[in-house]
Amino acid sequence: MKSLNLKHIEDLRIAQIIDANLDRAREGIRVLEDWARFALGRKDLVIIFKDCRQNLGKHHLKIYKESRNFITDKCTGLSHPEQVKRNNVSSIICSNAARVQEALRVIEEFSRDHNQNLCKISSEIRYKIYNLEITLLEGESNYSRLKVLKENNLYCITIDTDNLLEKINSLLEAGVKIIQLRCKEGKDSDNIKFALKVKKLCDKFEALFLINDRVDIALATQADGVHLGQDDMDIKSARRILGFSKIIGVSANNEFDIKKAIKDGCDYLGIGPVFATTTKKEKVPLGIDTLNSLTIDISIPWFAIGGIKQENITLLKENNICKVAIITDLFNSEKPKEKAIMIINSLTHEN
Ligand code: TZP
Ligand code: MG
Repeated sequence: MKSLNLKHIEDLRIAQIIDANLDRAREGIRVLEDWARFALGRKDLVIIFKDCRQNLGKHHLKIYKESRNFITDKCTGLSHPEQVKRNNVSSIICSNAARVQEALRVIEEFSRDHNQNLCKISSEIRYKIYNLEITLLEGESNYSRLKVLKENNLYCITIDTDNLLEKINSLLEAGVKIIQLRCKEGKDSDNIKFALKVKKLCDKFEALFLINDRVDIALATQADGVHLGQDDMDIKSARRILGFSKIIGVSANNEFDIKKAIKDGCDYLGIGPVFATTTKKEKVPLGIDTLNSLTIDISIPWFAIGGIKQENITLLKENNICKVAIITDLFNSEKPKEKAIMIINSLTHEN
């Protein structure tokens, strides 16, 4: 293997290229690492990013650093209009992953002749970054979906009713940001056609669109996620099918099911029925006290459900219950939009 001699102009240039690209790669990795760390809390990913940075740092030899003193770079400070367009997290992740991949490719090409070790680790890290980029992007969609769940207190679940699409539209106009399509009857093909219309509406209003019970329909309609009951597909299987970017919500009404759902990785819970409801006649209502004791330690978003109406929101709020899921009171209402506006206001503001 040949060694670099900075007195030779070609070697000096190669050393400079490697020096600049090692810095570039590590800077880009740090951007990705910080998102994994501070936004996603993914220790598993942070460990891999850190290891990549350390490994590159170890190969940032003195001879590469010394090359900086010889020739001044006439192209510093150049920017591109595309850089200004990076106004969301996904584009920041993509552009920094690309920066790292490009830098590593340059290092590979220019180190092949004199530093096979560096050439090899650059190639290995480049392939790792391709996968990590996808994982971060998946995490980012999950993160922005979870944000909607955290920041919104009213969750609306549909029933079969006349003018359903118009009613959903009214609720979205009222500011509802979470819609669950609950199709318990009808042909799958018809339900999918309808679901696609609801999805289009939800996209327009930047609302979450979730499908009740059916992981396959959630996948087929590119829904934001699925809501599973205790007799539906288990969370781990659903996760395997839907991946980590989608939301998985679960219905639970006792300590065991709640703990298991959280352990298995659900994103939010629907807990109830709190009050008696004709929608789930067979279920005994929990009541507010039991609901409060069941939910005391829950750190993921959870929505009280069952028999919740505009009239009992104040009572729920007095008991520190601020997130609710509603079916009948909204979808059987003559004025769903006005009702939803009032419910959102009373959930959001102090009594
Ligand atoms: N899970 C527990 S109670 C319930 C479900 C799906 C029904 C809630 O419907 P409503 O009409 O808001 O009482
Ligand atoms: Mg179900």
